[in-house]
Amino acid sequence: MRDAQPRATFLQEYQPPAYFIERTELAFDLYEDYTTVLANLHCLRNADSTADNSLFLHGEELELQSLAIDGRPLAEDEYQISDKGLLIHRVPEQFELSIGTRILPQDNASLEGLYKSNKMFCTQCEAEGFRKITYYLDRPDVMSEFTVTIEAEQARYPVLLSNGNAIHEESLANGRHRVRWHDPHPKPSYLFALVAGDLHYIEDHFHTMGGREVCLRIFVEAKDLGKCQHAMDSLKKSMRWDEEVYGREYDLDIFNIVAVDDFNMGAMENKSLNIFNSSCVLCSPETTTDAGFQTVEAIVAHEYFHNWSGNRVTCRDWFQLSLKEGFTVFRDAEFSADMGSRTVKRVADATVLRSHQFAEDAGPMAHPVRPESFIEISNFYTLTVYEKGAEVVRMIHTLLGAEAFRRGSDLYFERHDGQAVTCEDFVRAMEDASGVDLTQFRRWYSQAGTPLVTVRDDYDAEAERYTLTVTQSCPPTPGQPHKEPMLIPLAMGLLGEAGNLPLKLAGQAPDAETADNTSTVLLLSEPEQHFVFEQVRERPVPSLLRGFSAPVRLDYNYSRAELCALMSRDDDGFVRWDAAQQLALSVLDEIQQQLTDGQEPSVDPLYLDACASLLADTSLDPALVAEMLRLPTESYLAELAAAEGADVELIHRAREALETALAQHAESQWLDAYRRSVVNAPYAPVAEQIAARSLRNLSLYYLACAKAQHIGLAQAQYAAATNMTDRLAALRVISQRGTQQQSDEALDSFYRDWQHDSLVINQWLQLQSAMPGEGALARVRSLMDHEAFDLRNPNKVRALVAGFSNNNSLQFHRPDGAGYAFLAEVIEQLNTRNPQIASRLLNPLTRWRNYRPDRGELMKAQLERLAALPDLSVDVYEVVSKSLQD
Ligand code: B3K
Ligand code: ZN
Repeated sequence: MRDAQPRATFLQEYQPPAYFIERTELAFDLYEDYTTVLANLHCLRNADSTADNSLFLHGEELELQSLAIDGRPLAEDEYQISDKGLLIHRVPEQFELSIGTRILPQDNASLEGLYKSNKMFCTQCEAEGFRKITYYLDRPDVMSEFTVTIEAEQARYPVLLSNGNAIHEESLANGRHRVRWHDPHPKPSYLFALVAGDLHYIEDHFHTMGGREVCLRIFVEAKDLGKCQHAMDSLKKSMRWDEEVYGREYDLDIFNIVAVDDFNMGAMENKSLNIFNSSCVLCSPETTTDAGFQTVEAIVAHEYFHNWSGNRVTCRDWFQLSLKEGFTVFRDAEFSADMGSRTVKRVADATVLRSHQFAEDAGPMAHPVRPESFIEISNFYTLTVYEKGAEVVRMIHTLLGAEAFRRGSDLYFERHDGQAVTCEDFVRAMEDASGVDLTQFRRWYSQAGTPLVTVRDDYDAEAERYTLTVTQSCPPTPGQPHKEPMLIPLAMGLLGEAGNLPLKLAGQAPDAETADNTSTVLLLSEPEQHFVFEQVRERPVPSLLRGFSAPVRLDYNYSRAELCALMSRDDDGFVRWDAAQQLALSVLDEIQQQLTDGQEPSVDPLYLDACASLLADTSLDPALVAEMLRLPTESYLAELAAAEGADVELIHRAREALETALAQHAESQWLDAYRRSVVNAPYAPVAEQIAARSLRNLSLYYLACAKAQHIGLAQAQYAAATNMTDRLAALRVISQRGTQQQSDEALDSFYRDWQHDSLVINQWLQLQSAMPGEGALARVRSLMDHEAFDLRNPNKVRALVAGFSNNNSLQFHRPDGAGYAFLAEVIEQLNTRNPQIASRLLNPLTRWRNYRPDRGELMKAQLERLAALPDLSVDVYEVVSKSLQD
C-alpha cells in the first residue's frame, strides 16, 4: 500500500495562473551522464489574480543548482523544495527568474520529460512532462515565447533540434557545438520539444495557399531513410486538405518530424517539431502492412492538424483535453475517409467505439468526454476523450450541416487564436456561427455512459402510416447515478421490397430536405418520442443509425429475415455492415444456447446463405464484404455477455463453430474470392488494392478453417509474397491453423529473414501473442526472454503483453489464473519504471466484474495484490483503486 493516498484534481477548482511567463529562455548542455538546464523565465503577475505573491513552480526529479531573481541568488529561507515543485515565498510583480537544474535523461525510463532512446536525446512533455526538465508553470494556460539553446558533442549529436526557426549555429573549440532555436508562436510547455542525435533526413517542400514555402523534413536513423516517403506524402496531403476543407494554412517556414524507437504513444504534435513513434512514421511495402500504411497516414495527419486544433488554439486545462483531441480525431477521420473508402473507415471507427469505448463507458474508469476529476491525467488519454470526443464533434457537424459547421470552425479559430480555451468555447462558436441551440447537446460533454436507444414500430397498412416509438436512457456511471436525456441525431431510412422508400414525416412540410429523400435525421431529445411517417405503401424495415450517426447502443427487435434484407439491400454501407454483425450475434447466441443444452451446434442456413451470396457478389466493395464477414472478436462478445457474466470457453466454442460452418458452407465462394482478388499491379497502399488484399486474406483464413489442406495455399502465398500484408497474413494463418511443425518452421524462417528490423519483429511478436493452444502463455513468457524483446520499449510490450491479454481471450483467461498473474507481474515490473505503460496494461483486469465469478475473483485478486505494492505509482494506483471500488 502507498504511504499517502494521491489526491484528485477537480475541474471545479480551476484557478487562472497567478503569474505568466512571457518569455522562456532555455540552455541545455547535454552530456553522457547528466544534462544541465538553465532556464531564464520572464515572469509577470496576472493582474486578474487574487492570489498572494508567492510563486509555485512544478518540478519533479530535478536537482536544483542555482536560483536567482533579477540576478540576485535566493537564500535558502526564501524558497522551499518538495517532490512536487519549488515554492518561492515572495516574488515581485515583474521579474526574471533564473533556475539552474541538473537532470539524468540517460536513466529516465518513464519516457516522459527528456530521455534517451537508443543513442539520441528526445522529449515528451504532454501532459506534465516538462516539469521533469526544469521548474516551471507546467500548465497549458501559461503560454510563452521560447528561445532554446542546445549544446552537445558534435560527433555524437550532429543534429540539434527544437521548435521554431534555427537562429544561430556555432562550433565550439572542445568538439562540441551549439544551436539556438526561436519559436515566435507563444506556446504552453507541453508543446516544447528537443531532439539531439545522429540523424539523417529526407526533405521536401510545400507551397501554402498564401504563398509560403515550407521546408518539410523527416529525421530518422540512417538505416531508415528508405522508409520515409509515405509519411512525407501523407504530410503534404494533410497540409493541402486542411487548407481546402478548413481553410487552415501552416504558419512557419519549417515543419520537422523525428522518428524515435522508444515512445509511450503514437506521436506528439510539438510545435513544428513533431516527434513520432518510429512505428507510426516508417513504412515500406516489404516491411509494413496495409494497416500500417493507413496508420502512418492517419497519425501524420492527426499531428499536423493539431497545429491549429491544439497548438494555435490550445486547452485551458487538461479537463478540456477533448477540445483538441476529439476535434482533431474527427478531422483526421474525415481526412482518411476522403483519402480512402469512407464506409470502411466509418465501420472501423464504429468497431473501436462499440468494442472498446462502450466498454470503457460501462467500466470502473468511465468518465465524461470532459472529465470532472482525475488523479493522474495520463490515465485520461482515453477512447472516451479521443474517439467519443470525435463522435461528439461529428454530431455537431450532423446537426449544423457542413456549411454551418465550417462557419463555426472558422469563428472558433478566429476568435480564439493564440488562446487557451475550453470545450464550452468550442460549442459556443458553433452555436454563434449557426444559430443552432446546443444547450441540451452540451450533456454529451458532461454525462458519462453510453445511451441506449430503443426503437419499436407500428405499421397501419390501411392508413399507410408507419410509427416509430423511440425511447432513450443512459445507465449510471461512477459518480453519476441519474442521467438527463441527451440530444441524439438518429439518421435513418426505410427499406421496402424494391429499395429505400421516400420519407414523409407527418407534420413536416415536404421540402427539399425530406421530400424526395430516402434518408433523414430524427432528433431525439425526450425520454420517449413518436415519429410518424405517411404514405408508406408497404411495411418497411427500418434502417437505423445510418453512418453510426451517434455513439449509442441501438435496440430494435429485427428478425433474421429483416437483417438479411438490410445486409443485402440497404443504401447505407454502415447499416449493411451492422446488419451482418447483428445477424452473426444472433446466430452466435443460438449456438451458445445449443452448446449449453449439450446439443451439437447447428447454424441457421439463412445466415450461411446470406454470407455466401455476399461473397459471390462482385459488384460490392471487397473491403466492405470482408468487414461484413469478419466475426465479432471474443473480447467484444465477452463485453456483450457482461450482464450475465461472460463464459470465455462457451464464447470461444460458439465462435469456432460458426467460423467453421461459414468456412465450410461457402468453401467454393471463398476459393473463388481468394483467386479473383489477387492484385497483380505493383504494391501501392491505395483503397482498391487494400480492399482486394483484405478480402483475399480473409478468404485464405476461412479456407484454412475449412480444410487442413488449404494450409498449402498459405504456404505458397508466404513463399511468393512481395509485400508484408500478404506475407504476414499467410504467416498468421499458418501459425493459427497449421500443425505445430508448419507453424514453427514458418515462424523461424520469418525471424531469420527479418531479425534486423525491429518494427517487423514487433509484428512477429504480436502474432505469436495471439496463437491458440495451452502453450500460449509459456510461449509469451519465453518470448519475453528472447533477444528481440525489450521491456523498456513500449512497442514490444504492447505487441507481446497487451497482444496476449487483449487478443488471446481464451488463454489469458485460463482457468488457473496464470494469465492474470503473468499480466500483473509485468505491470509490477513496469510500475515504477514506466508508470504510463504499466497503467495502460491494466485495462483487461479492470473488467473483472464482466466474467463468471470463478475468473472474476482471480482477476480481482491480482488487482488487490497490485494495490498492496509499497511503491505503487500514481498512475497504477488510480486505475487499480477505481477498479476495486464498490
Ligand atoms: N497529444 C499527444 C498525446 C500525448 C499523450 C501524453 N500522455 C498525441 C496526440 O494525441 O496527438
Ligand atoms: Zn492528438
